Parts: sequence; structure tokens; C-alpha cells
Amino acid sequence: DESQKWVLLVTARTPTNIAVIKYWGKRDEKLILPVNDSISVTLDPDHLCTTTTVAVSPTFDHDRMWLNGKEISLSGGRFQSCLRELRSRAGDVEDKEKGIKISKEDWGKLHIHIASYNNFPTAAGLASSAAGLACFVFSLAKLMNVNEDQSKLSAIARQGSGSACRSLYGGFVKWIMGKEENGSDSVAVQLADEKHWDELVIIVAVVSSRQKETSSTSGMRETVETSLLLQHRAKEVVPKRILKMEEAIRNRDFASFAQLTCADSNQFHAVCLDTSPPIFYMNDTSHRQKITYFRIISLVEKWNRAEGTPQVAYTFDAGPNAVMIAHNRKVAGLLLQRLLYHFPPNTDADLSSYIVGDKSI
Ligand code: 2P0
Repeated sequence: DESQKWVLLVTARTPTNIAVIKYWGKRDEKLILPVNDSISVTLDPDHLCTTTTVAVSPTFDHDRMWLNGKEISLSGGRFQSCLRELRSRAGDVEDKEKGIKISKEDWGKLHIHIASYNNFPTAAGLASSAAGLACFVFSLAKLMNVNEDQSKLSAIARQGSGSACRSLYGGFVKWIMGKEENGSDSVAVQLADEKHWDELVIIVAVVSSRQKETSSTSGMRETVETSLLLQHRAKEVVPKRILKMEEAIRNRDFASFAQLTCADSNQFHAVCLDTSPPIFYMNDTSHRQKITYFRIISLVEKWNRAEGTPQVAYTFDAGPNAVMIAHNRKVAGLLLQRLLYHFPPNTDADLSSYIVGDKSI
């Protein structure tokens, strides 16, 4: 039947984001509701992004997905939650040129294929799930003509992976933890757009591309169950830091931005260490790499002190890569010089490369 042979495609690209006030701990695992607000910066998509093509055709007989060319299962609860939310909001779609007409009721019967590529190491602590799930939801929402604003879409992406909700916006983004039990107010909002503070330069030291040993999901579950420090952090520390960070971003106050970013990264790792059994994201690697992280922190701390005011912020996530944010291009040049001198890639430090990029575009 010729009329059944069409395929409708949408391709989208979504950058990853790096939290400067970290999300760590859920109050609801199924809906993915966090124990505190978080703030991130979305990276420019040239270096760290997911590209996803989604397709629908009457010839597809079940939903399928490929990640970096390899078929993966869509049966997981998180993919299914996102698909269910999207299908229930899908609209009518018409492509007159191709003679395609899909009514909103059809989406319940039609199957989709999803092909996704990361241009960076998957699951090595570079927030691949953030870019991946954000792109999954965004591209399907376009294909299915889901008529919801970006913040509603962020609440859908959140159910795929918490940090994904922040990747639906560029610039500086806050994920509001929300109060509702059903998660309707746990959404991402843009604090400042990509042009607001465009002199910042982000340098990622890709320390290792191997997959991390403790997944974020199980790691944060164990932290919520066992760490008293997390309770103090979520109730007392983060709410104040969020206000200060918002102010620092608004005023482009790098000294305050860097101080808060470094302090929050260090507290996140302290909370991991306060978990039973302890989680060592910064330690969870070869001896040489471990020394490299501590030396990077020490290099930045000494430099900032010597200058009298911070020039560079560092932040480490649930994996072995170091992210540094330089105040401006001049500082970024100096930082890269120092990094290449002290930690040349592919020699004794097990560093594989440096990625230099802007904030998002
Ligand atoms: C963040 N991380 O705010 C924090 C900082 C890692 C350290 O979000 O279980 O992959 O899918 O919600 O989002 C990593 O956790 O976890 C993360 P799930 P996710 O970026």
C-alpha cells in the first residue's frame, strides 16, 4: 500500500549543562523530584551535545532506539514516562507536500524510531543523560506537535533524567525543586540568556573516557538514605547559595560566582564521602588521575589567592572530568597554558584532551 510508505523526521541538537549549584538527592524517585534547587550553565553545542533524529511511519511496528549506532532498550520506566507524557499531549500534524496527515488520536497507535548520537564520552560524568533526555523530549515534542511551553517540556524531560530539565534552555538555568507532590511545579526556568555573560570561557579536562563506577541514580539514593550532611546541605546551605548565585549571575560578579561554584562542588563531593558506603567520584580512578584532580584544584586555588580575586572556578561532577570556568578569554588563554604545561594530555596525567568552549548559543 503506497499510502503507507511515508516517514516523517525531525532532527534536534541539545547541549549538555554543568551544574554550578548541584542537584544531588531525590525526594521522589519515580517522578524525579529533587531535595534542593540547582543552577547550571548550558554549554555551547559544538563540543558537548546530543543530536537526535526521531521518525514516525506507519511501517514501524514497535518503538525502537539507537544510541551511538547501537540499539538500546526503550522499556525502562524513564523512557516510558516521557513517551507517555508526550503521546498524551500530541497534536495534529500535517505535511501537505508529502500528503501526510496524522491526527492526535493516531499517536497512540503509531510507532517511532529514535537515533541519538553524543559527540562526547557517554556516562563519563559529562552529563550525557542531561543532553540525551532533553534532546529525546524536545525532538519528539516537535515531531508530535506537542503544544506546551518550554517549562512544561522541562517537567517531562525531568522524568527522563533530573539534570535533563535544565538542558532545554541556554544560558544560566535554575531547576526549581517545587512543592507539589505530582511534580507539576518542579520545572526549569532560564535565569539569564546566552548573551548575558558571554566573556566566560569553559574548559573541560577530559580525564578519562571510561564509564563511571557508581551511577548517579544509585549514588544519590544511598546519599539520601545515609547522609546527615545532605539534610543540612539541602535545608540550610543550598537555599542561601541559590539566592547568592542568582545575584552573582545577574551582576556578572565573577568573584562571588567562582567562590560559590567551587564551594558547591566541594560540598557535593563531601556529601558523597558522607554516604555509607562512601562514594569517591574524584578518587574513583587511577592514582595518577586522582593526583591530577587535586593538583587542578590546588592550581586554581593558589592562582585565585595570588591574584587577590578569583580568576577561575572549578567544578567536578559524578565522574572523572574537571570543568573549569575562566573569567574571560585572557584568563582562559593563561589557564590553558598552565594546564598544558602541568598536565599535558596523553602523558603522565592520563588526560586525554581539553575541550574549550563558550557558554551556549
Ligand atoms: C547535577 N549531577 O546537578 C548533578 C551534580 C551529578 C552531580 O545531575 O537520576 O543523571 O537521572 O536524575 O541527572 C547527575 O544526575 O540523575 C547530576 P538522575 P542525573 O548536574
